[in-house]
Amino acid sequence: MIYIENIYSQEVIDSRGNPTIKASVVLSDGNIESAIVPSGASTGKREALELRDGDKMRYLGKGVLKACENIDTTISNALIGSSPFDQSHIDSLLKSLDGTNNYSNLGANAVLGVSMATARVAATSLKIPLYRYIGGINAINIPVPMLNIINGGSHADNTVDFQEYMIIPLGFDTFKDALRASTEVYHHLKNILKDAHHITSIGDEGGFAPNLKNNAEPIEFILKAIEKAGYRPGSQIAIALDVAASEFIQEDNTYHLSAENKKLTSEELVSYYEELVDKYPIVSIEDGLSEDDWSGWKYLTQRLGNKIQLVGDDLFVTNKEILKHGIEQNIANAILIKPNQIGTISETIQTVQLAQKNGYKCIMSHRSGESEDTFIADFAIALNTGEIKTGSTSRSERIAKYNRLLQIESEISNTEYSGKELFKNK
Ligand code: 2PG
Ligand code: MG
Repeated sequence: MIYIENIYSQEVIDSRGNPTIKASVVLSDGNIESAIVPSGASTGKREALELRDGDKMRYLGKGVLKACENIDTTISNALIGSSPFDQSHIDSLLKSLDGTNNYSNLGANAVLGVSMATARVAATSLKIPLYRYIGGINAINIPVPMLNIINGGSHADNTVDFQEYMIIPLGFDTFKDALRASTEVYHHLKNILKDAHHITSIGDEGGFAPNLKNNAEPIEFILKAIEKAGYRPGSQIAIALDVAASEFIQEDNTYHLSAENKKLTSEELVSYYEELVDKYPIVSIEDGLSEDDWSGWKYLTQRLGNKIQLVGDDLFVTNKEILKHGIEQNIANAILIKPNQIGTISETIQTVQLAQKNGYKCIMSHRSGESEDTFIADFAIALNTGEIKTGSTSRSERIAKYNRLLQIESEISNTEYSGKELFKNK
């Protein structure tokens, strides 16, 4: 019987220059695989805990040596000897070893690294790709990407309040064509911004971070770029926003749009979105309201839920229990899936299954702090999420995922790419 022979970790650096964890799992058959854990900036309050050392003399307090030690001692002692092929058993061992419901003892970063590396080494040992190991024979759907080509909010030092302006190349038959079109739009956007005398430096997720005068102007620039690249806005390439509204809600429960010097109530902000949706080919809005504004979310869903995808990220934090409440109260109609918000691969799968059973769409997602790890590309295919959000078409930590998807698309003979199906009401 093949078993886990060793588990160890290393403190490595992420795309923002902050430390993160690389966990490695060694099997008795000699296979070794590793996984690198991502890290968010605009984190939801109810996310699982990311353990940081807090020692200001190292990495300004962001070191992860304690979490590494947890892997090298507690976790490794408990898991050595177990089968790597029983992922749910491994993940429940990790959960009981921690003993809390948000991994505040061992750190969700420690736990997720081991959970991911175990799945990866199990696949390698069986000589099958990761997406096939997790997803079985049904894993053939290549997700439609949401590419964040203008960055704002807490991901960039510019004047734009909304965090992400994304393009969705939905009107193509293959991922490869969709990615090519998106990349062309990205290049045209750069030239158009430059011609308008805007800076073309980029934010954390590889999108441009210009200083613009309001929160609609980025959409205008993107539409121009789509047309310049020779594509049809809406039917071929649509727009998605991640507003990340939890980042700019005030104590008096109003939303402060500093770019426009406006303070809006939830209802007023929803009307603002309605105008944007009427005017522009927007098919998806993520975190349109704050994670605590559930009555606002209810109203938002009533007003726009039949027209567009409304995605809960900070709202649901990939947590099955919170999603359950959302489903009961008819809140949102889609969920962002970030494994490090919840802690293990098995818990992430359970959340996706609950969403899919209840007709909520799922979007597999990176974090703003990323690495060369491509786990989420395979994971999106394995779970048939249909959509993935992993940054713009620049910065290696973003394109590593897109390049992995290109590779998988070329490996599977009967892949599907279902952009047209997913967004057919627009
Ligand atoms: C988000 C993410 C990823 P962060 O809000 O959706 O784009 O950002 O990882 O900073 O939470
Ligand atoms: Mg988000």
